Amino acid sequence: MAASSSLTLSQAILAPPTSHGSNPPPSDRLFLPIFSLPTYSGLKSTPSTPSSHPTRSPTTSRRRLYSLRPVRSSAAVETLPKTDTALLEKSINTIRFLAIDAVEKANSGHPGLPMGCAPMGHILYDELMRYNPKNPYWFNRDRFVLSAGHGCMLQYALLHLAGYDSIKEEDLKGFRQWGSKTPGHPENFETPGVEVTTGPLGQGIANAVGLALAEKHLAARFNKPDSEIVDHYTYVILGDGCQMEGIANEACSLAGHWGLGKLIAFYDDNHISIDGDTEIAFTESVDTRFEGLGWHVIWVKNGNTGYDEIRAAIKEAKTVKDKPTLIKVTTTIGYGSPNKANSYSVHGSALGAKEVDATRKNLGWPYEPFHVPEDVKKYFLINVLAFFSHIGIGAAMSLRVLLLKLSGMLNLPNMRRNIKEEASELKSIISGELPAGWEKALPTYTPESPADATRNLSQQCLNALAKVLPGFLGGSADLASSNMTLLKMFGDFQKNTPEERNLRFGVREHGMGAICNGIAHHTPGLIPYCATFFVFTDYMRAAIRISALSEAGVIYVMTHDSIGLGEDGPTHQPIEHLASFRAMPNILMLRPADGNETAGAYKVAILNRKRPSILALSRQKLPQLPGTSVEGVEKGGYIVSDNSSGNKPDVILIGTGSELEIASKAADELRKEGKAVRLVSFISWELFDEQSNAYKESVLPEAVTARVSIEAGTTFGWEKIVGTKGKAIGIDRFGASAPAGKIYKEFGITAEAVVAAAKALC
Ligand SMILES: Cc1ncc(C[n+]2csc(CCOP(=O)(O)OP(=O)(O)O)c2C)c(N)n1
Repeated sequence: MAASSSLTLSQAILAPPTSHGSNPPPSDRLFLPIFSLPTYSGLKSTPSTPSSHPTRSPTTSRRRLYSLRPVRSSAAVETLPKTDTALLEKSINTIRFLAIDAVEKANSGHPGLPMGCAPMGHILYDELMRYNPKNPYWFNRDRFVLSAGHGCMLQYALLHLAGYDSIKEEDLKGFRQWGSKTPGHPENFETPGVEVTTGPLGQGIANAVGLALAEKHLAARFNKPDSEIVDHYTYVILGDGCQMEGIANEACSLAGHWGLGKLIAFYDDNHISIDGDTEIAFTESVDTRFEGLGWHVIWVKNGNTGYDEIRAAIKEAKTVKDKPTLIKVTTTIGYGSPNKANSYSVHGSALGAKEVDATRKNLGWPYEPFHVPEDVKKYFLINVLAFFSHIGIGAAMSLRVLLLKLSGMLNLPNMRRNIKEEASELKSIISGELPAGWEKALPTYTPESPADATRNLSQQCLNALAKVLPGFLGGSADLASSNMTLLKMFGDFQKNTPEERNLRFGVREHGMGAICNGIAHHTPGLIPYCATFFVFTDYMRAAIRISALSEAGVIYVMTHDSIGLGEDGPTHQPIEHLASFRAMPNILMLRPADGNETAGAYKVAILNRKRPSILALSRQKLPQLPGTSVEGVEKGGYIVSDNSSGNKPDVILIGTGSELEIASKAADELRKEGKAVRLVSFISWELFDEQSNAYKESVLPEAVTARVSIEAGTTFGWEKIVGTKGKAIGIDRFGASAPAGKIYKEFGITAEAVVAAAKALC
């Protein structure tokens, strides 16, 4: 498979790092610019060079380097304390007070969680995680997800201390304000350094499962014994609220099943949620449940000051390779607040000036709001710098081994070819650049091609795409044989076969959607799809909404898209679903009518990497219609056939999906009677909306008010297309159990009904 860019992986790897804003060029994700390090004023540090300490292990090097290479403070107002622990606590308190001050200034937000989770957050960002604040998109970074997104001031404070340009002091002061990089919940599209968008509880931990899955999959495909190109952890902090949500259980069940050993979740066990003590509604044994889900479980009993306990737990978690780990960390919400700690009152409101003062006294914090003491800045950054330079060397060495292979130094010719192919695939996955000519793989159809259900035509597209898109993977929620989603050339992604690409989600629609969001956000060239019956988007709607909001280009393959599914009846027959997704911002709702439109829908979906697509597909067979096209699909609405002239048809018939055939039959009928009829396919309202006014006028001329639409779903919204003088034929009640043909007839979704409506209008 050819890569579309002229850069080889080796050139890309060797090229110098480039600067970027919030939207880095794709190749920027490859780089680990080890010599471009963050500095604060007063910090005089020379980054170490590769030759200075080539053999240190990641876990020991940071602390050792700190003691070996102290940074001299030139302008220290505060001095370095005598012990690390005292400075560590000062640094942790900095996080607490940044959260307190930001919430106080905004008079809105959630100080309790950051105050309680500051120690584990600090240890994560300062001692443990591998990341590059100067290139938040470096592809082998450890991923962090704050599933309890309401506690976002914890993450903002950590990103600030870690030296991310996205969070400066003024950003902290602008917490929750218009246009700030510090919105009310973490948003990946606003704040570099934030991996996924969290806030709806439970979504984040499920995203993290997707991130960890992606790592395991890519590592299995691309790592070699002597070059571990893909090798990172996924860390999560989740609270009681996330633990109560069903989606978390769905996703964590899969994480256990898949043996995602590099997923480490910190459960903030503080026993408080909004309504009070969790004992009013949540008394299960989370530990036992997680053990049952196949997780390794560790309990840190003192999450407030048990720093070594936290460190030991992480160390232990890392020794467990075949299971994800849940570290239950018992903390006190609002730790440090003398009158509000351990109560729901500190969960989601500002402490208030009096209590802020009391907390300052209690924790011995003499500083002004938003102050970060100089020694804290240095303390945090020294560790980041030291670790950073170490992994820079590690990554560079791994990549160099790969380069040797790429240069053909291995003497097995077939292996060399494989490695070149793999390198090109990996580059495409990391950069998000689609391989040149990928769309040519999509199947094409003529009117003579056999009639088929669009779910089957979809399967042809999925399998064609899997051959040319290295990052294409997905599956169904236990309906693969109905959704027609299996990739025939691949096996199942399982614990011991993570290199495969068929994901088996079991009956877990909500978890499936959120896991796919995580996969999509892991690396730009990973393109996840997931499937169920269209009606069950109800079960995963929250995840779909987060796809749209967080710009995750997930492809939702939704079959059994109408009453056309027949005998399963109203529980399975979507009615309001098309309209509901047309109402959702930043999502493409596509309802193809035949093979060419299905191929067109996939083309659009693959190209839209920052916008999810839903493909509504039929269970029943449909003919290949003359006049449908991929190019038409790309316009959203287009003329399929027309016997009018001068852009003045007597009537315009508009159909989508399976009803385009019905509209087409009606058009034939009306033309026989001498009418000038335009037949329009309206596969995607969103794409049509994006066309020029001139194009829209060429399809739906304003002067032609005789318009009839037909769609086997609610008529809600169609008045926008047919106008007040037109007629929308649809179904404004729940469906029924019967063979499909009978239901269509009973509900008046017929060519006769279209003909009658058209005649009444023209
Ligand atoms: C799906 C969902 N339901 C409800 C909420 C509103 N909400 C925000 S935080 C919260 C309580 C969370 O409790 P916990 O996780 O224990 O957080 P802590 O009190 O420790 O900050 C609720 C119900 C939400 N954000 N998402």
